[in-house]
Amino acid sequence: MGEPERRKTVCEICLNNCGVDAWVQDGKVVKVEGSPECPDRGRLCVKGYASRDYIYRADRIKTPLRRVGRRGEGKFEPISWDEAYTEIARKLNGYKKEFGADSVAFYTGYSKWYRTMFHRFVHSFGTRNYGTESSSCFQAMRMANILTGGSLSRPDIAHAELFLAWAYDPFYSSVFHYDMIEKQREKGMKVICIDPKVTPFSQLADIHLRPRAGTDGALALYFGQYLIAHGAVDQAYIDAHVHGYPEYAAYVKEFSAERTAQLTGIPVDQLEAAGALLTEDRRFAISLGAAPLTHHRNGVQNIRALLALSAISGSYDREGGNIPTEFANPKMNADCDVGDERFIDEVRPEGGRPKIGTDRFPVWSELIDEFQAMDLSRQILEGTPYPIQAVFSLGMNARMFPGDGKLFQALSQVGFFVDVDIFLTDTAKYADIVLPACTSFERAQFQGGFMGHYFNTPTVRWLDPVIEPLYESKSDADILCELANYLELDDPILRKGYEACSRYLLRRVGVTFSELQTTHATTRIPGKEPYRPGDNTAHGYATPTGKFELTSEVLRRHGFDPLPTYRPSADEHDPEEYPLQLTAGGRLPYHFHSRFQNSALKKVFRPESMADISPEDAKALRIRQGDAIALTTAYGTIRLKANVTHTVAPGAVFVYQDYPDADVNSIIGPEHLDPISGFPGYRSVRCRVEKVKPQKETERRDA
Ligand SMILES: Nc1nc2c(c(=O)[nH]1)N[C@H]1C(S)=C(S)[C@@H](COP(=O)(O)OP(=O)(O)OC[C@H]3O[C@@H](n4cnc5c(=O)[nH]c(N)nc54)[C@H](O)[C@@H]3O)O[C@H]1N2
Ligand SMILES: Nc1nc2c(c(=O)[nH]1)N[C@H]1C(S)=C(S)[C@@H](COP(=O)(O)OP(=O)(O)OC[C@H]3O[C@@H](n4cnc5c(=O)[nH]c(N)nc54)[C@H](O)[C@@H]3O)O[C@H]1N2
Ligand code: SF4
Ligand SMILES: [Mo]
Repeated sequence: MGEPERRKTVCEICLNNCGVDAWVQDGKVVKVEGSPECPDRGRLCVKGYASRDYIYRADRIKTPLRRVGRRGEGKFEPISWDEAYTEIARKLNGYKKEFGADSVAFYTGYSKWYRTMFHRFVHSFGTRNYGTESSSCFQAMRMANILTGGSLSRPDIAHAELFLAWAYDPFYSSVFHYDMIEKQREKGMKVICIDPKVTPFSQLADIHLRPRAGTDGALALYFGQYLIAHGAVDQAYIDAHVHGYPEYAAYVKEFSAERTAQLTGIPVDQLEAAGALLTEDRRFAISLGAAPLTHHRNGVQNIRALLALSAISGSYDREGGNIPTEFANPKMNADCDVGDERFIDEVRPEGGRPKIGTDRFPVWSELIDEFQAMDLSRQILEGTPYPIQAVFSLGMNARMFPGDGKLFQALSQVGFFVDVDIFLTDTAKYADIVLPACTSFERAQFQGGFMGHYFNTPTVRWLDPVIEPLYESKSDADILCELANYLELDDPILRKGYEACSRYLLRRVGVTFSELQTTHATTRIPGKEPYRPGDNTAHGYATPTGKFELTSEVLRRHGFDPLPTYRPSADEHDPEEYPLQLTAGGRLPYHFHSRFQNSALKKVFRPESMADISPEDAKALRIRQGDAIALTTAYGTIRLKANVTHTVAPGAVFVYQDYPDADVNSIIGPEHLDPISGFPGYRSVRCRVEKVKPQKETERRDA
């Protein structure tokens, strides 16, 4: 037996990219630790510590597979990489020749690290039909920012005096972010937490407001009204830099404390206490989140209503407020562009048909360089405005979509489907060809413009694999470059391989590839400074008027309300038949979407799906902890267990997604979407709950 050796890599289970020291013995990872030199000071979360479970799981795909059974059945035969590539190239090039490149839809799930490569690959294939999981994550918040201030922004918590922790619970979704908040709190920063639930974070806040999910826009408009009524606005900034203020000021008058209390469920005295704190002349930063506030039919306008507070109080683009940030592709919103946009743009195809979803979501299509994937199943099934013949995906999880049955149906009908994943998922079982991807421990990786802990620090890094790829698996980046050769794409750089692409990206960065390869350390990009608050204000914002748009001229052009108007978020089904509000989402510290399916972590923590309901509702429905219940929406019913908890307010039901046996997205209508962004309204769905006999008992009786 060899001696264990310490090797450096990162955890890529989530975007945080925590540094990992992997102890490798005889080619196997025997232990993982956090890298002490990384900003997290050597800490990992429970999921990162479970990396060995993730790497060595039994359901890893071992070889390329060809489907031999029905779609979804899971019967495959192993084939060689050469056979797989040859067949994929024959099919995709065949469809391209007969129906045009746009007849193939390219899609990726949550993973971000290969996106620059993939997006270029799709362009080189000849289409703009590139879609991602961000059709339900992050981009709606980015859109709201672009429509309003001209670019993405982020809360500058590190300098804030007041933090509006809106839909924010770092202990569950981004555990290491709390450090920064704790530091600022020690300096006197106050916190208003706005969350329908009692959470680990809400209990630390100075004020906790509990709106009904999806009513945040109304609350923000109330705050706008309060700031104006109390003279706590920055009139000089408004006069010079804000467009549409008179209309906004007139509109927010409708949001009195009494009406807002009715709309949101927050008592008047609590509204007023929070309003008073807001007028204390503290620089405030507002968290906007990638998911909870935008998972409503009114999501984009709600975020715009939050941003409006930043502008009228003079906090926008100022230290301690919400400050603009660049958008770099690999890590989504790093403060650093390493040339990814150019890399993708230089092979962008001319002409072609409109991206999937353009007719239904024109604002999305105009602002976001991806198709709106919420329209994918419809276009496959209906064939309009043009038929989609094939889907090629990296890590598709069909269950993340609302009305996912429709997507599974579409995947059964599409001419050809390829899925690349680490694990043989239920979605992969629909594919004609499945390709085995490897984990971050098994691949080389170029990282530029980090998010996570290198936030606001322009850096690059090259990582070598710490172990050989397991079985016959490969890195997605290598798969794309090899496939580019089989497809005979007119893209010499892509066809040279991942390392050549990374060198090419580094050309303009001022760091050489050999420097990165020898140090393996995070390297600061010379001469590249992070954004300085105030720069955009000085030069004018990238909106049609050059100002911060309280009335959005882009929305007006598309026939939407230009003001951040408040509209109810729930669906239109009968409130008497469906008296409760389902919020399907939220995060659990030990789960990550579908990634921990079949893992020891999931077997230990919350192995079955549960619906969180309040003790009041439970009592009225005669439901006790652990009882079997049926959760019904106008779209369907699932069975799960009741978790009776005071953390949930009466009237609300919270369910976590990604439990295949009680798949909550299967009971959310696929058309329950925000018309501006196309984002699903996962978090405001009318429902009812009933106690039922446990399923097994019923089955036994029926037998
Ligand atoms: N009801 C409800 N639904 C939701 C949400 C919600 O809050 N409520 N949240 C939405 C949001 S915000 C998001 S981000 C999405 C989640 O987005 P999903 O795309 O569903 O995320 P995951 O399940 O993490 O990953 C998808 C697949 O990628 C595979 N994978 C992991 N790493 C790699 C890799 O390196 N290469 C390849 N090829 N595959 C890999 C995983 O095994 C998995 O099968 O869900 C959305 N759906
Ligand atoms: N452990 C773990 N961490 C994750 C993930 C994971 O799957 N597991 N997923 C990652 C991804 S892709 C994403 S997008 C992020 C999402 O992470 P976050 O943006 O933190 O989203 P959530 O955890 O869903 O919700 C945060 C808080 O918002 C509250 N909330 C829900 N609906 C509303 C609402 O309508 N209004 C208000 N004011 N509050 C509301 C919830 O009760 C919750 O306490 O998490 C990331 N981190
Ligand atoms: S926060 Fe956890 S899952 Fe995310 S990268 Fe770090 S260790 Fe991995
Ligand atoms: Mo997300």
